[in-house]
Amino acid sequence: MSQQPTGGPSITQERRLVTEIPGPRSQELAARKAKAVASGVAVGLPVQIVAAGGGILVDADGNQLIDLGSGIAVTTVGNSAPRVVEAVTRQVAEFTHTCFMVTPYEGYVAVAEKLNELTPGTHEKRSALFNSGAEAVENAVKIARSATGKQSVVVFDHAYHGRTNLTMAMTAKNMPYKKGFGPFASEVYRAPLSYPFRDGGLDGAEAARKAIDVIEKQVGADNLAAIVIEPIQGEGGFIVPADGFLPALVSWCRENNVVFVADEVQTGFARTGELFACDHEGVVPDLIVTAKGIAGGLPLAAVTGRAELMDAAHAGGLGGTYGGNPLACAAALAVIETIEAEGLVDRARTIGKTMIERLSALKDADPRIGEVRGRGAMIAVELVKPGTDEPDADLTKRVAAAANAQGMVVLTCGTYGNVLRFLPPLSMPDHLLDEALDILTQVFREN
Ligand code: PLZ
Repeated sequence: MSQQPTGGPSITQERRLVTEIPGPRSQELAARKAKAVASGVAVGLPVQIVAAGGGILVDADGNQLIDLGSGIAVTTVGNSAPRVVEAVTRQVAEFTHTCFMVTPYEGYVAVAEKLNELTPGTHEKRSALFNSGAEAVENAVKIARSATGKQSVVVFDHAYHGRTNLTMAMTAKNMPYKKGFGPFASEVYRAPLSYPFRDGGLDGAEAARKAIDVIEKQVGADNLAAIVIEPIQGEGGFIVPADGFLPALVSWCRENNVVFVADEVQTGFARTGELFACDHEGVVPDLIVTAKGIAGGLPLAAVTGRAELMDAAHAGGLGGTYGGNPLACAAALAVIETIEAEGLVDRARTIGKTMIERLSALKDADPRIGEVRGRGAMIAVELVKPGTDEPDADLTKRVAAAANAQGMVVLTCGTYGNVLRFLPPLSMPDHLLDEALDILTQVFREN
């Protein structure tokens, strides 16, 4: 099976290793990188990518790798997806930028309309567009503060919200995100999360009661502008909270004039087998933050929410030079069209079913796999010392490195560095997904 994106490269959908990984050309680039790029910008797998599409990344040495990362949940519709290529190519020839705040254009408004229509809830909504997930999270906080006249923000254990100053404060993990970069923004408080594998299996209501108790005792609803939460945590370890946890938090927010913000930067746009992860439990956030998968790799992010909240900030209070850039908006409209035309929400569910089945079988045979979890095409395994819940970060590194050497891009995550996560593009053909799972089975056997 091969994919031929319009105007893009034609890539056979097969894994192919012609050199060691990384090969000589990739190593040359790594040497140049070491001299030219700040070493704070680290690389997971130093292969030089020259083309990508379907479920394959092609490197400069002619190797073809199976992509189980999607550039961290970004190329959900696939790399160089035909509609995206066509829309962006057309737009780049028409005009590249005016700045929406100076002289507007249709794409921005059309993306806002689509977001208002597609995000959870039928209430009247507004959207504002930004460049990155972190920037959009910051703006959600600005909007919540402006709308409530309150200042505090509650986030959760294991949370990841970005690398800017406010979002570093909101992100839980010190290394590598925060070490040496403080002082951090004030008025950010952390509550316990529902983490069924590690909280003794509290049900959703119990876990929410624990979190709310911390919030009431340590912050106070009168001070609290917003609760910000990833409905399934991404960097924190693909943690799916127990059923009922999110709805209980939403109810508490409604009763206490607190804005409930869903950070769907990683979970959004079909990734989890619903258009948004909130949809699995019928959760309707007051504000929803989207990015990553929204625009197939072009930088775009958004805050969408209740009109009365979104309109609370004064005119001119929200914006930025590039937010809702015409190319990114053209891409986003093409992404949404692709998700609908190709039935990608269903595709994510099918991929999830295959991965859960295969990985559960692997878990049954290997006591080092503590849990298989996730939804849709956002699945992970948490690795532990057999018979305990002690995290095994070394094994996680070894397995990821062995998978890389076999021509597979896999990512790790988790507060304890012991989670292997799988985020295949939804354009991944079945045979490649099966092959990836075969390789993983073999890698676990050998490591
Ligand atoms: N919120 C839930 O997952 C980005 C970070 C990679 P930006 N996650 C990948 C890294 O190491 O920097 C993310 C997220 C959630 C916010 C963000 C931030 O999005 O587009 O990276 O700013």
